[in-house]
Amino acid sequence: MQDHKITLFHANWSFCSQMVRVALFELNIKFDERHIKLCDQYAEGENLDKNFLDINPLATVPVIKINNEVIVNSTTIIEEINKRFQSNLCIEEDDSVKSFVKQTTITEGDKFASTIGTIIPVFSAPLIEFMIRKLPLKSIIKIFMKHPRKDRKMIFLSMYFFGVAKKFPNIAIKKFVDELIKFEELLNEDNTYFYNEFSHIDINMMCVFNRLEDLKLSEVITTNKTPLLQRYWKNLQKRDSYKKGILNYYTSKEHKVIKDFYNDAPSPFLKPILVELAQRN
Ligand SMILES: N[C@@H](CCC(=O)N[C@@H](CS)C(=O)NCC(=O)O)C(=O)O
Repeated sequence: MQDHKITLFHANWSFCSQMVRVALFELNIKFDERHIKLCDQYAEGENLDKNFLDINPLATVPVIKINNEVIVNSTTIIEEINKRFQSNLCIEEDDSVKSFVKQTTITEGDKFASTIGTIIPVFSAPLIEFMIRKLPLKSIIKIFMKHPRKDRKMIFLSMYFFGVAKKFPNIAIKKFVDELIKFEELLNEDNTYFYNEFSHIDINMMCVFNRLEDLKLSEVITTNKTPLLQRYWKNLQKRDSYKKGILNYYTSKEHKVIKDFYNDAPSPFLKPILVELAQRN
């Protein structure tokens, strides 16, 4: 019997929700779930409704309730469940471990495209814009009236009215290649995971690699520049938690968006990334 009652507020296709779900499945924790229809994907924009804002005034998922305590922010959530369920998912954190965990997710306060974690939303921007531009005007008005985060509100509105995001990924290509090379060099021939045992950073990297698949960019780790990253991703895909926490949450909606957006063509950013990668020693 599990002592704590856990409720997860999350979204199927949210990068940070994926991280928390993987952690929950890794630790075999039972949880109730409430799917929140995010304002950049669904007309309902449930993250802007009063009942959700009462839980998280920042309007973001994931959020977890442990008994009656609310915890926001995926990194904090994973650290908290690790502590309360006395697991070893978060290994002894010296500064470098902490820093790698932070660099591989959307850490509040980090500038967009400054880390591999914050490059992911920049690369996802054209796809998000595609979804936003399909929303009815009343959903955009809801974002304008109710979104508590000025920065996001402005981005979402600019996407809807001006279609600004098509070229966003270009600003992140060089840094992305720097990060790929850096992580390749950090990996160890003998390790199945980033460290010896599967841990928090592996969850984050699993979600990064998975998002590259969605964005039709996963080929970037298949060149001779990053053989260890390629092997690492294969190892991560073998975890049960990858299927349970990520793949099982895709619905026909996400598959359809990807299909409609790419129309079976490759990502326009694949080639520039491969060219940049080829220039590195
Ligand atoms: N640092 C936060 C970031 C959370 C976040 O940005 N969540 C996105 C989904 S991945 C979200 O809720 N977006 C909806 C919005 O901003 O309106 C975390 O790690 O949980």
